[in-house]
Amino acid sequence: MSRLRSPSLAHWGAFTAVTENGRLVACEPFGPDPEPSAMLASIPEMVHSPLRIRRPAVRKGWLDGNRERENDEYIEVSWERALALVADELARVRAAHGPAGIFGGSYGWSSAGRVHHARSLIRRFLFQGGGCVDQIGNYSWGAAQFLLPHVIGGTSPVSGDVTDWDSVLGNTRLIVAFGGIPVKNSQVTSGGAGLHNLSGWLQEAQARGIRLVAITPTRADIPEGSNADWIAIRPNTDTALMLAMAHTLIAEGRHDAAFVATHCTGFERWAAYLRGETDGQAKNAAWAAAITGVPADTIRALARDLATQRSLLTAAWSLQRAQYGEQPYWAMIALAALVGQIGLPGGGFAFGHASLNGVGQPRRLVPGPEVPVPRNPAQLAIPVARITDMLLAPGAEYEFNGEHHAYPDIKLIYWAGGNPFHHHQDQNRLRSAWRTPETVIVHESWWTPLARRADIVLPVTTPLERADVGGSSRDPYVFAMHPAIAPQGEARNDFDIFAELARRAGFYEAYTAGRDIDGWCRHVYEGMRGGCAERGVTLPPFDEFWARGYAEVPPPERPYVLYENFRQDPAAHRLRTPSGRIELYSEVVAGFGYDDCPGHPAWLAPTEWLGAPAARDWPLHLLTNQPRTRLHSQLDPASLSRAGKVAGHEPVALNPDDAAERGIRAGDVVRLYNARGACLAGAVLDPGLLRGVVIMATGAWSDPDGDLDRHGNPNTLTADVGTSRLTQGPSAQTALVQAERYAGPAVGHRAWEAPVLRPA
Ligand SMILES: Nc1nc2c(c(=O)[nH]1)N[C@H]1C(S)=C(S)[C@@H](COP(=O)(O)OP(=O)(O)OC[C@H]3O[C@@H](n4cnc5c(=O)[nH]c(N)nc54)[C@H](O)[C@@H]3O)O[C@H]1N2
Ligand SMILES: Nc1nc2c(c(=O)[nH]1)N[C@H]1C(S)=C(S)[C@@H](COP(=O)(O)OP(=O)(O)OC[C@H]3O[C@@H](n4cnc5c(=O)[nH]c(N)nc54)[C@H](O)[C@@H]3O)O[C@H]1N2
Ligand SMILES: [Mo]
Repeated sequence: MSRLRSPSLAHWGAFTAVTENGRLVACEPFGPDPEPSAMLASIPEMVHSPLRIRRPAVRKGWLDGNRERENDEYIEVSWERALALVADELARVRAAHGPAGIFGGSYGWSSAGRVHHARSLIRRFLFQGGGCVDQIGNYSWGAAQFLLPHVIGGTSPVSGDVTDWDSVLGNTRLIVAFGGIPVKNSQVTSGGAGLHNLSGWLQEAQARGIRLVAITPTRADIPEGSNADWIAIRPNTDTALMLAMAHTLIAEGRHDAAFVATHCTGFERWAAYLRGETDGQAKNAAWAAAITGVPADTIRALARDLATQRSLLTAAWSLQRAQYGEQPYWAMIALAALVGQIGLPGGGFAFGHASLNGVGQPRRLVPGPEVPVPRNPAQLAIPVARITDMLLAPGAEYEFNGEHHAYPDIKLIYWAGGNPFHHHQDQNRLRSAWRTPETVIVHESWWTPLARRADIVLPVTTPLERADVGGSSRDPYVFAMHPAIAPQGEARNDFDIFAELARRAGFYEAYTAGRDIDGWCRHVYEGMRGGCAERGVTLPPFDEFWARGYAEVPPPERPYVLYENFRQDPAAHRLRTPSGRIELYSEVVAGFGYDDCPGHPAWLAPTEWLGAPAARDWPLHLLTNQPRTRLHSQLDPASLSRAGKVAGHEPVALNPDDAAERGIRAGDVVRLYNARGACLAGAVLDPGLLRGVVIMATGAWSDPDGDLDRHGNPNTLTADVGTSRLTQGPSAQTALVQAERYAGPAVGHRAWEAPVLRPA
């Protein structure tokens, strides 16, 4: 028997791949990792799953010109035939419609390995081949991405370095976390995690007597074993709470007027709104109590606590993944400005302390490994989450960040490395929109809900079947990924598929840049190594790195404090806002004239929340959080994710009183529904959940029957509306639903089945 071991990496952690006779049998966690993710165990099962796509396949109906892309049979074809079809379709659509006819944004997480990062590769291929319609922004923090530059001149408190845990542990007395600190989310980071140390930092914080206040609708967002205070809040109402804390500070003369005078602009205009001078409503604690469900005394006390000791405000990314999601982020920055600790050790604000692994990880600012994606010569892109709007209404006009645009008319969709049939809101609306293009091409390793809606499906290798280099800018390591097993079935690498298509279209040299995969692994590593050298950090040469399996970037010499320079000298370290300061009121945003995103942080009642008229018909607020047992829809068919299902469906958590009112018991099959659709779920009763709120994780592979999803993808129920005209992000957390005990005949689901496959 041959037993081999080789280094590898996934978004949820680094590991040693153990193979026996050419099969992956185990993934042993990376030695230095203090808290490896249980998801590593799902990899061998997935790599050898019967759901692997073995051969290129063409949808039967597509050959007859039908666009009903569901439940169809597939005809397995040779690579030669599949590549010819793809090359011809691309050429045909390009000639007839130009780049505006091809949608290649291909949003999705792809793999942790950066050479084979499918979304980068497909965009590199389509951009070099003449361009396409791209997607800009992301589902993760899409509202923040386009709001924060107006407010603080960049996105670093979300995407870059935040005040690190060393600074927090040494200085902070109070951490106020909107959305809590759900440690399960810190299992993953895009590009892969070497160290999982959030639990360690939280334990250390508790040991040092640092108080943690978690403001969230569910106790499940409080770390296990923590003595955190829980403030239960109605979903989508955090802005009202923050405004009331700001109002309290101003009314009691506790705000830092000096910091506001030297580092902020627009205070007077915002304060006038808070005092009610612009709309007759003071945003005081009593007002906020009625909206949020948090007692007025609690709000006032928390405001005082923020101002009287070293405090850190943090918010989960989920808060801005909601209608008017700009407001809680802007309000929290403005509140932190009034508290006046921005730029002090352990003080101020940041976002996403448990939204991804590595947020607050002490580390040096060095580049990660990356494959370059050139400019899109077509200069066409839609805001990422407006895909269904685009497909349903070509030519329709929309607004975005002060600009006017019109949607292109898409004839061909090409996707590699994402799954819109998990990630997009209002799945039934997307399903109808999916009938509009002439052709859909997908690269996948498994028969996912997206692959089963493609016309041409090309089977690709998993990271275990190819050489790569991976790493995240949030992690101190860069990892070598050795091929552990042979490509399964006829799978090919995305890189090789695009290289071959580029050859047929006449730009092979440009696409490959003259490098094979080994050459690219060296190139991206050397790129990172060079960037490190410029910053005084020495990484070993490639061959040494490759043989060892990883290289480490040493920790910084002193703790990092976000906005330290700006605090010390705001004139010399101007923010990249028009005023160079923190904008509590933005002339630019106000100038856009958007009623859904005014010139300062404001309470705007969402269309769907527990205080809305719609709550009479749909009395439960559905939150769709990140799954504990998988990465989005990745790994859903593996044992770990399956073990979490209830009665064969994705679990939904309900407050026991909400359940009792509906005759729902633990373990029952529940039908969740609203005007957009319905899905089945398995009931879990949770007394730690605010009444009126139900929570279901994203990522179950869907199995639709009419407008009912028989498995439990909550995006059957979510609303497909932009966060605002300013940012057009996804509003996944804004959805009202009703729940009932499912009384129909027992239904299983067929989400984890491959389609019927026929030989050519
Ligand atoms: N309701 C609701 N919806 C949400 C969210 C929410 O909070 N609520 N969250 C949103 C967020 S933040 C995100 S980031 C998105 C995530 O959405 P996605 O990133 O689209 O979700 P994944 O399931 O990770 O899909 C990645 C797909 O890429 C495939 N893949 C992996 N590696 C490779 C490769 O090397 N080559 C190819 N060709 N394919 C590969 C995987 O098999 C998988 O099918 O979901 C969003 N959707
Ligand atoms: N295990 C695992 N981890 C993941 C992922 C995964 O798929 N699996 N996905 C990763 C990705 S792509 C991303 S973008 C991040 C996302 O990170 P987040 O957006 O932070 O994650 P969520 O789980 O959506 O939300 C965190 C918590 O916010 C709370 N919450 C929701 N709405 C509100 C609200 O209106 N007010 C308040 N106060 N709280 C609210 C919910 O209770 C929820 O549990 O997670 C990453 N981490
Ligand atoms: Mo995300």
